[in-house]
Amino acid sequence: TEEFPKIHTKEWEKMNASKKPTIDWFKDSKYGMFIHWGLYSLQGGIWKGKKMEEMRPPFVAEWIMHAAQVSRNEYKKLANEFNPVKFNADSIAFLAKEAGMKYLVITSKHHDGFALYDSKVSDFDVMNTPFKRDIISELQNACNKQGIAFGIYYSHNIDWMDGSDAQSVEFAMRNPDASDHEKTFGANTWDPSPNTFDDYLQKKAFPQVKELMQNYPGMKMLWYDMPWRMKPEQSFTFYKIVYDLQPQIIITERIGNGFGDYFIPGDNVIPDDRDKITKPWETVGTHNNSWGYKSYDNDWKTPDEILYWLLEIVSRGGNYMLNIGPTSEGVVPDQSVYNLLEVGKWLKINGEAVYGTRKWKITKEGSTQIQMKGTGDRKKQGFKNNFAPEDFWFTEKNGKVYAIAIKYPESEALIKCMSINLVGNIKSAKMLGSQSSLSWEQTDKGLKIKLPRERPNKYGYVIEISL
Ligand code: FHN
Repeated sequence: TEEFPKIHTKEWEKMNASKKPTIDWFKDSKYGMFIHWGLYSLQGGIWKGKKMEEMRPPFVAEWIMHAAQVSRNEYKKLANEFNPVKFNADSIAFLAKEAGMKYLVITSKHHDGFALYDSKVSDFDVMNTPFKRDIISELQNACNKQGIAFGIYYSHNIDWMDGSDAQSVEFAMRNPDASDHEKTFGANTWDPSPNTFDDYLQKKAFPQVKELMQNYPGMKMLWYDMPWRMKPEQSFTFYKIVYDLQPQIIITERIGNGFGDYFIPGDNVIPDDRDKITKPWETVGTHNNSWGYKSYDNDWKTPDEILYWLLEIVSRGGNYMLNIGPTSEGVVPDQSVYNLLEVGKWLKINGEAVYGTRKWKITKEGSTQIQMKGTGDRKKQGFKNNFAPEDFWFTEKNGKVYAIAIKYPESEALIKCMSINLVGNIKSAKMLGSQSSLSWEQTDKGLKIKLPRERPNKYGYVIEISL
């Protein structure tokens, strides 16, 4: 136990921050793939005929053990059914590449405690299923082949199988005035393991993160999640284990207690300028309001809606990591594949306006002011694909400004903020993906552009402007 000392020092982190490589590669990447996969894909959000919405929130498929309050012994039996014979790491890495995604993060262990890799610390892992293949290793190799940066998600605090919830249960017992939400959210209060939280840390979580760092060299990200009630020295130890073995890895601030290299707002939340964010940041998003595979009622986002999220985020200087939830056979749902490839086609033509860009002094203009908060649930948010031709998002790179539209105008576009008194003289303007010369006129009302007849991509266009 002395191996994971109870040390906590922000000073240490500051001292050593300078030794970490820069995070610029991440900021330039802009767009990544999130993968939630595990035993819960066998259920698809339904437990013994009951949908998760009829049980306990949050209504996301990877929480089925919590929703249905499945005992640890019963849930463990799912491992005997897990045999995703159609899983093909190369095809998933290729899909990420074709989607224009530059990095990929997959759940190595989610809240149910099941490890998708060959763990020597716990036998609740993929090697003790009919599948018997190390999914993390296969996907890391496939990503390396495609030049996709590879990272893992690890649920370091919540583990319904092995006792991290003991802290939550302890907390609930110690604090009779703890809210129901605090007593139950994240905790296994229906069949708590006998472990203390510290047992769990010392016997499972710390050693698992250490074996992941030792056995999967060259990783780029570690996505810790849900640091509820963790103590600073616990968060710090999770940071130091990674730093000591793979210092190149960047870590989410969801490690807890202010540690970490990049900030993650709430799920499907796009922070706005009022959120004074000092670190690089990333919004994570779902395709269908569930991270794990959902077998029913999928309210799929459309490709232009996904593009909207990407532009809202990138124009504010952030990254977007969009999730897929493979089925129990290891297949990526068709709608996810379609959406990713459609946005990928747009990025093949217009990626110049996204990758490696930074926030410009104006992030967007136009009438469509849709601010999606919370679960990104389109129905609740009243989302309609009502983009207007006057909607533009802006990014900047190497002295060029990119004006990005999702909707074509009838014939002429007007970019209001590009008026001569606002931005000065425009030297040139061209449409990405088009060989035609663009006829444009800068006026005090903005930049008038007569679009060429050709449509490089059906989901809108980009004007590259030299000021
Ligand atoms: O509880 C998890 C959830 O299952 C999912 O992994 C998301 C992804 O950001 N994180 C937590 C909820 O915010």
